[in-house]
Amino acid sequence: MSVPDIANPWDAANVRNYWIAVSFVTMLAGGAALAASAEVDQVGQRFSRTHLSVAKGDVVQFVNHDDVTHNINVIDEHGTATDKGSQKPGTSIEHMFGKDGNFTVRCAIHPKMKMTIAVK
Ligand SMILES: [Cu+2]
Repeated sequence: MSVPDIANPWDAANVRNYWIAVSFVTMLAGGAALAASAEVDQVGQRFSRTHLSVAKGDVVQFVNHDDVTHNINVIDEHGTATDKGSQKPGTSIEHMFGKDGNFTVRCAIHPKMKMTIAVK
């Protein structure tokens, strides 16, 4: 009985395709960075501003200038949090505010890091 020839996902061609896909996504993220409507810096385990007003659909870029990891959560008026994940030193993350309302941005690692963003 012959065994069907199933492609090995770890063969060289598939690994190469994986890295091409990762590179492409990284390029898209880099392109999105240019479209950010506002930038908030993380310096000394503080946000560079305590409040920001943006328009619905705007992208806010958060830049970690610290030498520690942050973990931003965007919390809406109902207390629903969007966890942006672990953010290493020297990296940026972006969040698109697609709904209007008042949002709180906090760091899950550093409780003192807190700011508000009004989306209109
Ligand atoms: Cu933090």
